Amino acid sequence: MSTNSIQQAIVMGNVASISADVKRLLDAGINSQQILDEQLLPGMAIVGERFKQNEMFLPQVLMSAQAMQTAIDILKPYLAENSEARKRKTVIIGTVKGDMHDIGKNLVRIMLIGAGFEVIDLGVNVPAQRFLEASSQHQATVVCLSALLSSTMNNMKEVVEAFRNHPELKGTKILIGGAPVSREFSKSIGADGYAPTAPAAVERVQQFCGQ
Ligand code: B12
Repeated sequence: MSTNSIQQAIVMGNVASISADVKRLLDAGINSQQILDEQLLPGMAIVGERFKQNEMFLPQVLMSAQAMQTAIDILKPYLAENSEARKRKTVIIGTVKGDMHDIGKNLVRIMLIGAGFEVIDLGVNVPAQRFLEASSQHQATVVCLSALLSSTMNNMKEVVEAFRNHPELKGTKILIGGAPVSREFSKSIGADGYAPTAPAAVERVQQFCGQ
């Protein structure tokens, strides 16, 4: 089996074949990170490009997203296996209100778990108040916000303002990410940082936690 068939399975949204393909590569000793970086992410990049060019439509993109999630679920324990038993800081993560995209957010979560953090995932379409409640309940050090739509990235500002106006939580570090956001945008809304990828997100969270 060529490793490219996984990339192909993402593009075709072939949920049925992808589990077996990913397992076969893992059994052959291929590194989980390599499968993610060289097969799954490039596959999803092709999907994004075709969606933009109107060569693929929502139902097909949804199938691709499902195939991606299926593959990520299989890789999850392998990606997270270097987790260390040290005093774990808590990170809250979620996709902001109005936004249902969660593949990138899930990758960030998996890699944070892999780096030894305790991660509370609030899911998608999360209102500002929910981020506040969870941070307070779990005494989070860092809050990670994801947005994939240029319309919902503005809801990140609402979350940052809610934290800054909260007497006990105003010092919580807020990291943002997702395709439409940038370092400049993060500064403009008063967030503490931006990271373009999941590994870069881990580095930033480690910095915030003094590691
Ligand atoms: C898959 C997908 C969907 C799936 C989502 C399934 C799911 N469970 O997530 C479905 C089909 C449901 C969907 C729906 C829609 N989508 Co859509 N979707 C995509 C697509 C093709 C891929 C996104 C993806 O998963 N990428 C792979 C992941 C791994 O990458 P990522 O999310 O960028 O994450 C990485 C980084 O950004 C970063 N990161 C992500 N989050 C975070 C968080 C933090 C804290 C940090 C530090 C880093 C970080 O790390 C990740 C890993 O390295 C993109 C195109 C694209 N190229 O982005 C369009 C795209 C995002 N969608 C788009 C649109 C318009 C929509 C819809 C409005 C379509 C419609 N007409 O209904 C709806 C909106 C639904 C909603 N309310 O959210 C547009 C957005 C345009 C814009 N700028 O606003 C895009 C860009 C497509 C396009 N070119 O037009 N979509």
